[in-house]
Amino acid sequence: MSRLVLVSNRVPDVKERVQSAGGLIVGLGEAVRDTEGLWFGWSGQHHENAVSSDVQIEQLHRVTFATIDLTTDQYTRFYENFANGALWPLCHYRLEMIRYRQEDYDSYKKVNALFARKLAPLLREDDVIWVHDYHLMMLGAELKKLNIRNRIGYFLHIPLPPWSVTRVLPCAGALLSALSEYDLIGVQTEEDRENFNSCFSATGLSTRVEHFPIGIAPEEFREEARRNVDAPEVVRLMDSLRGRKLVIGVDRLDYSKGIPERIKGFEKLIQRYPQHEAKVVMLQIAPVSRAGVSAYQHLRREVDELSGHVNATFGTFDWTPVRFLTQSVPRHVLAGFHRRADIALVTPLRDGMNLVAKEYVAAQDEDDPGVLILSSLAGAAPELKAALQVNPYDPDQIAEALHLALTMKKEVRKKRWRFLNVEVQRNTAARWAAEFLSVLKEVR
Ligand code: ADQ
Repeated sequence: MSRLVLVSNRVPDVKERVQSAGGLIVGLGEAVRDTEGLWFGWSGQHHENAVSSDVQIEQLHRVTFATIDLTTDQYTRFYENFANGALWPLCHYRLEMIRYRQEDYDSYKKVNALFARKLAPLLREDDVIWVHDYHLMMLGAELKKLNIRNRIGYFLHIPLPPWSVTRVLPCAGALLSALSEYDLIGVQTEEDRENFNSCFSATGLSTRVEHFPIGIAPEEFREEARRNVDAPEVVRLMDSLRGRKLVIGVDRLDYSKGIPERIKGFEKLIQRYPQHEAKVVMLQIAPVSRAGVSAYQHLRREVDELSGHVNATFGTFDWTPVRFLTQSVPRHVLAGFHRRADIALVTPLRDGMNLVAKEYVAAQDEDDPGVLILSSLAGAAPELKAALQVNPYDPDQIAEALHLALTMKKEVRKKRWRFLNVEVQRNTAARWAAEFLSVLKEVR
């Protein structure tokens, strides 16, 4: 069997593989678990001066982890400014937030070329190479320049807009041209696939694009949730609620996740339906992410203000309506929280997939499941049709969905959950990886 080579910007260290708040890491952990593999990427370290050009190697079971450091300049320009300051807002349809600078794009190209130069000597002839995400759009083309003839697949975890939007980025044509050198491009949804094809046909390019919606390891998450339903932190949370219903939101603190609109929706619920006053608590867990990018600092302030406003307006001496936490919560505790939560509010303005929605479903108690409120603009929406779907830009719809969920009969909750659970159980992370790789092995 040929070896699987994974390349992603971040390579998890052992601790992180258990605790990380990154979606890619969770999905890929599944993919390499049962094969011999090499996982190559950035170590997470950056240094002011020229870094040692060494590749750091670590072995864990049958997987070799190979990482390189970046300079602080590369970290700032390639990672913060270009990947997170230009590509991320573009792909999430937030054109006003794009900060494009030629120097940052140059750094992006250089880091993609650096990855290729460091990876090439580690490759074997029959390796299958699978590159991940928006940081590494040009890696395949750079490897080909070095005469690497292996099959190279690429998966984009975030959305891709149609050409009418994508063309806003001055270097869009060059990026698409590099992307067309991959043997297979995988995306999350049918819509992303159509958009890719729209971009390729407008620029006279082509390669095979298919959609492979990513999943979770549902059995494991369900077990985690069951085991932790009475974990000390979960018991303390339940005690603190004193019988009130729990609405949970779990995200990285990112402007794509629609957190302000969600809090406004919760506020409207309390305004419009006084019967829920002092009967429900919203727990929003959103660890700070990409704090070096200015848009994220603004978001932090906005969410602080909005949650403070709701609490000051509606709170009483013994009821705080919104609990906003930027501390991270360990994964096993989150699983227990999910199982106890009556409602999950998963309302991104755009999302490649959104695995939190699937984790919430997997964590539920089948005899008394909670209700998933899901953005119709999340990549998970086409699969999770039995969720209460809302337009995430509209706090009124969020308020109505919350009211419906809070008053939903158990039989209806069970029926909806069973439909959701079938989807989550069917389309696992392992299956996602297997399907991508089987198509990759047959192309060309
Ligand atoms: P993310 O934007 O990071 O991922 P998401 O898919 O929702 O988003 O979450 C990924 C993982 O991170 C999940 O396992 C989740 O539990 C965990 N996570 C999120 N918030 C957390 C928190 N506050 N504390 C602890 N863990 C947290 C990107 C894309 C998504 C896509 C994934 C996978 O943006 O659209 O679903 O990659 O492809």
